[in-house]
Amino acid sequence: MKKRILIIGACGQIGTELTNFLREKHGSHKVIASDIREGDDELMESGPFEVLDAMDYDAVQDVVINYEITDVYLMAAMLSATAEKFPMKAWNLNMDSLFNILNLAKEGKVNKVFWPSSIAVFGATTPKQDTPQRTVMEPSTVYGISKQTGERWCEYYNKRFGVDVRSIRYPGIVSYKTLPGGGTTDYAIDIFHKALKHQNYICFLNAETTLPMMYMEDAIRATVGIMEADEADIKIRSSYNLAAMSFNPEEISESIKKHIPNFEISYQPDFRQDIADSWPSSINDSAARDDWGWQHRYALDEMTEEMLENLKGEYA
Ligand code: VAH
Repeated sequence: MKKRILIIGACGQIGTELTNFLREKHGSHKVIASDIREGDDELMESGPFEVLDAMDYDAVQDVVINYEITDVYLMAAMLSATAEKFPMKAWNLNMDSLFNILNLAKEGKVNKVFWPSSIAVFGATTPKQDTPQRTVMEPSTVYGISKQTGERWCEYYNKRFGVDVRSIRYPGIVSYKTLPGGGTTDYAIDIFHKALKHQNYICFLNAETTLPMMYMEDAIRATVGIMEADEADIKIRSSYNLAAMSFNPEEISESIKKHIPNFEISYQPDFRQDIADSWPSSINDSAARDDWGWQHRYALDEMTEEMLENLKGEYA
């Protein structure tokens, strides 16, 4: 069957780059981008776009049927920091959008679904180092609770209805094509903008806050990789741990100083420190590497070099 892809949340940090990648791979006309509002000119001019409320089942069904969609990447969500400000709005968006797509797949209108989970499903009682695939999971954020619940429903729809839904627990993702959103890990994006613009950065996490992180190129490759894997290789239908590196604000600032020697960082932790303190410092992703061949490519210094190289023109 011919592949027709719908990306929901195509204007977001990952959705933007996933849309570009899939359009280059499959052809623009086969990749329908959608979001609650129109995107930038580059996205709007690069292929079909639909303004779509992911919470509106009938509207999502219309797009799926009209474009004969086979695969859906559901990237719409409210991230951790913003979700703490609007708990019920975050819960409703993160859950209603997932049920809409799972039910369309259950009804045979969609063949395959990608749904992103997050290391936010882990909590303060989870082992912090080399966090296992299966372990204690007591998330203390709205975002983490919605992602943990979503994982349970993905596994249920796969086992009960045979829905081919695939998921990975993203670490913090670092990229340069979109500005930082409402994520707790987004300090690791903002720091590059501030380093180039002001040669200093006031970080909302403390220096020693080590978190699992990943460069966007790795995240896109993992996302498409799990969706293209043979169905028999996907042995975990809740969500796979995924890792590349771990670093803290002090370590990323040292990496930046190799290129901007006079860069200075200072620390003013805010409410996001409590969120970060509830998350692991490093992740064991051996299941993803064993089951569907995951391999990361970017470490901290390689990421820093690419981020600064691609952002420096904006601040020249
Ligand atoms: C956030 N970037 O900070 C997201 C991510 C692991 C964190 O899910 O909310």
